[in-house]
Amino acid sequence: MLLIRSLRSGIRPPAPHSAFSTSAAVVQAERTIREGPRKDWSREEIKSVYDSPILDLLFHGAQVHRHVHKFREVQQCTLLSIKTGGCSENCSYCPQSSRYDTGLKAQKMMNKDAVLQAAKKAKEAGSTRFCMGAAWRDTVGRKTNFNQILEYVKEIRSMGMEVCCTLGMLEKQQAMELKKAGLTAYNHNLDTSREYYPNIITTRSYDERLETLQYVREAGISVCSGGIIGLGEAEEDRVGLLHTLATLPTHPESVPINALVAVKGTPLQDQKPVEIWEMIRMIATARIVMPRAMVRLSAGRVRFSMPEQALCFLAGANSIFTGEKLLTTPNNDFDADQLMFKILGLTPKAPSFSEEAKACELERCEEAVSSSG
Ligand code: SAM
Ligand code: DTB
Ligand code: SF4
Repeated sequence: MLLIRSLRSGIRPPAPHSAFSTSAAVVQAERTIREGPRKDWSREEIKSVYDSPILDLLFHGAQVHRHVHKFREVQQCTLLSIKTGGCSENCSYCPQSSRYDTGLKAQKMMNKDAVLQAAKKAKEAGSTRFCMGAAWRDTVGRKTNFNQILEYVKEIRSMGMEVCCTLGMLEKQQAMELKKAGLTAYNHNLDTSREYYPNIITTRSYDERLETLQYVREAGISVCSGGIIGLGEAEEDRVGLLHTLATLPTHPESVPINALVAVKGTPLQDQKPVEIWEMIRMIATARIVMPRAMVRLSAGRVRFSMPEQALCFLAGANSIFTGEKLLTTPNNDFDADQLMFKILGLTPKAPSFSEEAKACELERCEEAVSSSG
């Protein structure tokens, strides 16, 4: 009876662990601390970490987090939708798809002044990474807009901010051009497991997404890739998503974990809201299996209280989106976030250009070698 009731309410019954048994979270977190990041995770290993008793998982996510990162530092990123709505794709969660009536009006791409003004405002509010999003399937055939975006990237980078874009699928050449313009990171989410993916999107494939990630990686841009929970997927699919990310040839530098923002008019409008425990489970597992990644507590944060968010930071989240809006939906209030940083003793993470500095050094070095020889 208890079992049936807990399954119906979405709360899992206690796992059959004795109070003293060793959970997979302990074993794998200790191994991660001892041996560093691994890319040979089996799906079963990740599942057993994910299924560990929640407090164990939280505690060991925190252990790994403290071992690898300055645990009080939280990165603040700001999103700007530079091209909103009217998208050809059928992503069932997305208010920007032209296939759903969400009341969102399609807009043209924002001009340079408006974009730079938003970046300046974000910087003044303490944000160190500026992420520009466009409601496109891909950037093919959008040469004028793409060249404009290269300009925006250069300008924002010269303001001393990290710059990220999420423009849909890229071709190899475009990834290289973005790199040359100074792009820090490219966001392209896998969203869910390979198996569940066709229930959510049918207009582009999982392999196409992986190909874009490969081009981004090859161009030397940081990879930002994660997913969404609350799409109606099973826990096995959440594990599947983390398994794909954690077994990529190189782990993504950032892993956004989004809780579905159920928007009226989308096919997923009536999904049950994600519970904080599901978020913590996902964050702590991501932290243990991809220890060096920035794990971002992303969309859906607005529904979580400060103590709930504190548990996410404890579990291993070290990045958030700040600013009043995500792309099209509301985000947390600026003053509430300021207060949260103060109360929780969090410190904003400074922008990091070390990889770029290394790359420039290498370039200079190569130039010196070729001119001397
Ligand atoms: N059009 C590009 C693409 O799909 O790659 C970039 C923008 S798209 C809005 C970026 C990501 O936002 C999606 O991959 C998805 O993970 C997330 N997202 C979109 N709508 C969401 C929602 N309602 N709730 C949570 N995450 C959402
Ligand atoms: C990511 O993983 N989450 C952000 C960002 N990458 C682009 C987007 C969240 C969008 C939420 C719905 C909206 O505001 O339109
Ligand atoms: Fe278009 Fe991106 Fe939304 Fe999919 S997630 S409908 S590709 S804007």
